[in-house]
Amino acid sequence: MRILVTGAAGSIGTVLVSGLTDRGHDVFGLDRSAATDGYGERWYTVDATDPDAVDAVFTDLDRSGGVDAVVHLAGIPDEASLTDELDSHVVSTAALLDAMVGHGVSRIVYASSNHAVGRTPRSDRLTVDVRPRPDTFYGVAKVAAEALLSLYVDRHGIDAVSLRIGSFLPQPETTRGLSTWLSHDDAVRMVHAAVTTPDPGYAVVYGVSANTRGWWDLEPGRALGYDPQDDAEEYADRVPARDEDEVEAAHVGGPFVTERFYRPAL
Ligand code: 15L
Repeated sequence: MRILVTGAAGSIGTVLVSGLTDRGHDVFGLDRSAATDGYGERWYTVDATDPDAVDAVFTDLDRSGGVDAVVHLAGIPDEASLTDELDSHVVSTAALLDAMVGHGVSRIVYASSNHAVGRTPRSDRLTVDVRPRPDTFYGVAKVAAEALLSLYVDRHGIDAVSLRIGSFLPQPETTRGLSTWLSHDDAVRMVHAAVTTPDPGYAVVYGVSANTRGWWDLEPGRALGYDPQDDAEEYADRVPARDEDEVEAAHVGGPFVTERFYRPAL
């Protein structure tokens, strides 16, 4: 498939650009940063929150056959002000969705986050049916971006898969990470499944590996063809115990739930 990856120069983007290419996809990168090695002719140095610039990318791609899917990773990966978060996550998603509708692209895979439901207590099994329960303004923006995707699925009949990603790292670094880790290889497996699965409509998938200590529902992902292969437990004896482990274990969002993130919205 021909795939446009936004946030292509970021930590997840770099892994996905090469991983999806290795799986035989034709990958194009979009990022505010310059192209990574070897992608000069397949790269758009563009701010994903600029609707005109995003539309121009789709117009240019149309000249060489267009794209079949967008993988949207661009956005602030941490907590920031509410206005910056909404701009970064919701406005960028809106710019892409409008361009997709205008150019006949019918599939988007979105890097949402566990922080969209980060306030869910660990005592609850984390299914895709739990209510949106953000832990930060970052989480609020992810919830809003998911809602926008759902709206465009209903209005325009596109397909959208929201991946509520856990902790994407080369290996787990904390006790919480032994539950929330998403390996690089599983991330590629998951996104490949999300772009190729037939007719998902609107779907939510928890983006974690098959961790022994995981408690998030992996079945919706498996239904779409994402069968995680890695397990954080392999690294458990290298993860040091920390004073913060207990408080981080209380909710899905771990450290994002603590009071140091409390601040006025405006
Ligand atoms: C995320 O969504 C963030 O982008 C990342 O910085 C981590 O906080 C990660 O979730 C996590 O929950 O470990």
